[in-house]
Amino acid sequence: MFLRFQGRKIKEKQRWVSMIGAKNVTLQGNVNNKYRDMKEFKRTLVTSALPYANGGIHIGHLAGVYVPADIYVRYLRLKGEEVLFIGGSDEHGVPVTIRAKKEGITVQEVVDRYHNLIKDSFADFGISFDVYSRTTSDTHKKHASDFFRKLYDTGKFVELESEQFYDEEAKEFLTDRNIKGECPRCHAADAYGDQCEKCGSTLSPEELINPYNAATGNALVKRPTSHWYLPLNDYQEWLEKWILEDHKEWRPNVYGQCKSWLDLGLRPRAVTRDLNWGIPVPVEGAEGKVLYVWFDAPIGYISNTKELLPNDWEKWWKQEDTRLLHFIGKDNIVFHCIVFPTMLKAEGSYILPENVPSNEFLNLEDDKISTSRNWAVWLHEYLVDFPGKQDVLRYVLTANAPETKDNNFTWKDFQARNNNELVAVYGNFVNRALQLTKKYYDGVVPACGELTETDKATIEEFTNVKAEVERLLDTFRFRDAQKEAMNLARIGNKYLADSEPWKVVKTDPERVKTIMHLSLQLVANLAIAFEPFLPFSSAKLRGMLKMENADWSRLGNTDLLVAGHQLDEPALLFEKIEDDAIDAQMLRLEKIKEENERLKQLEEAKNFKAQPIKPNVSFEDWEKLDIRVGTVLECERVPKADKLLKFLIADGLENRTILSGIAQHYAPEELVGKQICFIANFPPRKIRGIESQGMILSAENFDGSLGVITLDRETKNGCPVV
Ligand code: B3M
Ligand code: ZN
Repeated sequence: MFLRFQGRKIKEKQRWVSMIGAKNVTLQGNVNNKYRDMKEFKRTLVTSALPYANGGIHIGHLAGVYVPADIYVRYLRLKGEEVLFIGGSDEHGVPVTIRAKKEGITVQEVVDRYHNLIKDSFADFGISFDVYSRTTSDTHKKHASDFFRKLYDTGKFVELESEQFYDEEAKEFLTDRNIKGECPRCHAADAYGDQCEKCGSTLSPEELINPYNAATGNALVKRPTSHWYLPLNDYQEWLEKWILEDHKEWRPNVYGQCKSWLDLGLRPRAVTRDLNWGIPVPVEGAEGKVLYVWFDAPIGYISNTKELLPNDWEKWWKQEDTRLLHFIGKDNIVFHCIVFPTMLKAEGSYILPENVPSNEFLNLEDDKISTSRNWAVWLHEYLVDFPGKQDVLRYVLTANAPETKDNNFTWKDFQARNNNELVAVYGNFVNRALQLTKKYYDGVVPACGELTETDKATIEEFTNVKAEVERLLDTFRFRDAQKEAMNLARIGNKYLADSEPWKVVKTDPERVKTIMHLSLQLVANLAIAFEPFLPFSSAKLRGMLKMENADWSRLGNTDLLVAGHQLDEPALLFEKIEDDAIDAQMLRLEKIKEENERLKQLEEAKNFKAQPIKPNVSFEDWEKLDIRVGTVLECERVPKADKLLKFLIADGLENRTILSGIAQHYAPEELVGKQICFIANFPPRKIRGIESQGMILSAENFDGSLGVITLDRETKNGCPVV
């Protein structure tokens, strides 16, 4: 049972606990506020964002949403709570259609391929959904369509006509991401309709100069079209109270984002689109229109519950004693905290989310993770390189979870956390305890004798572990909770180091029994404490301990393994990760960087537009310039000047020295012996103490690189360029 104490003091909480005998009480919210209301929850419904089926799952997804959601759900299950964990793929919207165009396959093929890949990755990493379905399922299409229709029938939408960009040749309306054009701010040639990737400005398609269809390059025109809008502005006051007053306990990043949206003032939002991929708008005359992906996707949480429990789903979505939680990434906050709740409120029969634990972003090696730039660690690729090491990644991602600010994943840190924490602390303690038990007692748990002061102090150190981990998990602080679990292993290592059973065994074998008995209790506690975080390792460890299941309620106890209990063969829980495995990953990333650089150049070359021609000059003006042919006799770098090369040019007269700023484009020896063109009648100029007598002609490429103009047939030095 969960109670939400809004703005209630801790003392009050205790009073309620004793009054109603609640076994599980969570204090959330600003404790200084006055008591407002108290809710009692019987079950928890956990949803995690439905990933777009346009690519695989990477570490950013896992760290931001799925690992924390999974930890939380596993924890509730261990406590015996009634809980459901809902997942699924988001198969509508523009991203999947762009992918299909890119790969030259149908949209259906795209979503089939990635839905299956994503589903497998989640299963591989132990993300324990109760259902993982898709928004192209019949159940969903019907449910989303009915949901829209109910709002339509009860007059919850406004229909508005507006001008949208249209491609007359392709006969289609285009949405933000499908439109490109010149950026009005930095004049990059290929800004998207929603953002310029060069200068980072947020844009709307209307602002682009000369907008065109990103896929075909066709110019676009404006055409009127009508759409249905959810008038968020009508819900402004209600949302202000519901979020800003009643949900002060939400994470500061979530609360803050909501507040800034609300402070700006909400505006009606279109919930339909002119697209040929999606759920048709169930209204007569709306042919060619589909539900906006952000309208149908969150309804997917409901449809997927319905698919799992066709007869029982309403209990989870319509009863006030269900606690609804959305785990998401920060780019989804507005949809889960403002848009979807407004949809639910407008519909009228659904509950609203109690909390929306949203993470910030995880970067990879200090650079933003990006599917389109392939800058990611993909789960399916990770498992090829690190087979069986799901828990290592789960551990590292939780240890570095971007809970309060963006965080960074580096391969070096991954290796260090594995080697210095999982292997050296957790694995080492477990291995020492099990190996010594095997050696001294053939793997049978010895009886506990009289406790010494050290024993008592050690027990004292971990009796609170359950309360601590629970306090942290109840408030969605997964990193700190995992640290608490790890602390058990630190306590264990210290205990073994302090009590030195390998020495004592020679003088006082009875005493060693107690040391090992207690150490084994700590090992068993570790198996339970890590169960939500590292399920694969906990299962393996429980196997070695012959401990059938993890009884969370007994966490912190010292009688988890009874004397006489036979353990199984010990095996290593974690393995060291060597440098070469990490070097291989770094090399892979370097290659991706190079490839991206190449693609960027190609793109820039494609978008190159020649400069407008300068004003005319007279023939007499041109004749004033004395441009001649010369041969490079010598070429060398100029000390302390990274850009300059010093040339000795045979000019058919006395030879001359010319300095040229092309050192970043040529190695000195490359040009020796070549015939080039130079301006011979520039007045001499001293640069870095050297007199330069003229200028070598080069062409400047689109990317700023320079190419020296050479001749394609031999010409006498000193001949004029005419
Ligand atoms: N597919 C966006 C995303 O993957 C979107 C989430 C839907 S949750 C209902 O970030
Ligand atoms: Zn720009």
